[in-house]
Amino acid sequence: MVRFPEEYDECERIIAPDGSYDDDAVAALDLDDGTLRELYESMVQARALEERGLSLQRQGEFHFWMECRGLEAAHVGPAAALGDRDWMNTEWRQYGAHIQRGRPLEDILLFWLRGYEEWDTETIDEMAPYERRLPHIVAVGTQVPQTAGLMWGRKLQGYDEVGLVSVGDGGASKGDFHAGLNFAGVLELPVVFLLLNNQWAISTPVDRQTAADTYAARAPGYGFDGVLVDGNDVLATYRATRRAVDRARDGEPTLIEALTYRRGAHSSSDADDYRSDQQLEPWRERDPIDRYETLLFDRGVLEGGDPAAIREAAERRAAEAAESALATAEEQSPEEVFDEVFANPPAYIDEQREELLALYERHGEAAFRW
Ligand SMILES: Cc1ncc(C[n+]2csc(CCOP(=O)(O)OP(=O)(O)O)c2C)c(N)n1
Ligand SMILES: [Mg+2]
Repeated sequence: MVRFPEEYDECERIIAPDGSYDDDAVAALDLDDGTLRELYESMVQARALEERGLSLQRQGEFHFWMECRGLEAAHVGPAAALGDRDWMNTEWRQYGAHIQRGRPLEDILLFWLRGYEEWDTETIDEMAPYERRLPHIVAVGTQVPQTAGLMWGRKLQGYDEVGLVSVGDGGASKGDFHAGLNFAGVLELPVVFLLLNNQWAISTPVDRQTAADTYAARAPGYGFDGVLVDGNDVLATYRATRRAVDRARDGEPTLIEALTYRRGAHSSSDADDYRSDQQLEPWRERDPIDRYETLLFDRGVLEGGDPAAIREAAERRAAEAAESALATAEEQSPEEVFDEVFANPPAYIDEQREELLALYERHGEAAFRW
């Protein structure tokens, strides 16, 4: 059974699916036109990057791609609500969050081409926010207790920082989820848990993950608040995160459930043959980018041909970034995928390194393609 945000009375929303919106709530956000436009541009850029990445994968240029269309508001709004010194520990498909935090598109693509991440603890304070406080974490659920532990450490060291960690509806079935939330509640940690309920974990639907109506309802069991928010409304995800970040600074965690829907396949390796096109249609009608446009036109933040021009510019940037990422990947030694994983690599890592190098010698870049 697919869930729709409008079915829940308690679900927070500022912009309705038809584009109408709550004027007072928008005014209370106190966002200037530049910021309102930036949220839009980040979502459009994420969509353009998604399309380019998928197309390059289909052409055999990229070995793998995770899909994110329709999820942009759940990724961009929370990222915009964080301060520069705050952390955002993301999952695999949150391109919009990385874009909003300023990570160059080329670097996002290089992560998927080569496992590239900028991470240097020696120079951490001189680095840009996206370099020092925005990792991709791909081992499902592990990021939850890691973030609680990280923020406990930062708190003990006296830093005034908040850590936001994203986890999926599937990831929330792991014991890691319980450990992380319990730890944060007990130790009063400056953490925000963002549960991205996109209603699928590869081919497993959300009603096979939980018998409860919402994930937000779990929060009181850990001693803090849970909030359900319409995940296709970028201003609602922004507002809920803003509030949660303020509370986190006072040692009070929050669980935010952003209810949305994964319209794309899980990844480029997924045949996506376990659901019907009919199921996707209501979510195309709830598209987060289209929904936000009416408000921006009304307020004069967008005019006439702006959406088309913004989209074209985003597509151009995605194409250029892909070209330079592919060129950079060619220059990098394939061995770099093993760097900075282990301080003392176990023997099987050395074996894998040898195997990859032998394949690379025989097949060149094709060694990286599936
Ligand atoms: C520990 C671990 N097990 C399995 C996988 C393979 N895997 C990648 S994503 C995914 C599904 C996760 O679903 P969900 O948490 O809902 O996140 P979503 O992909 O929907 O964003 C799985 C099983 C993995 N990356 N890590
Ligand atoms: Mg999911």
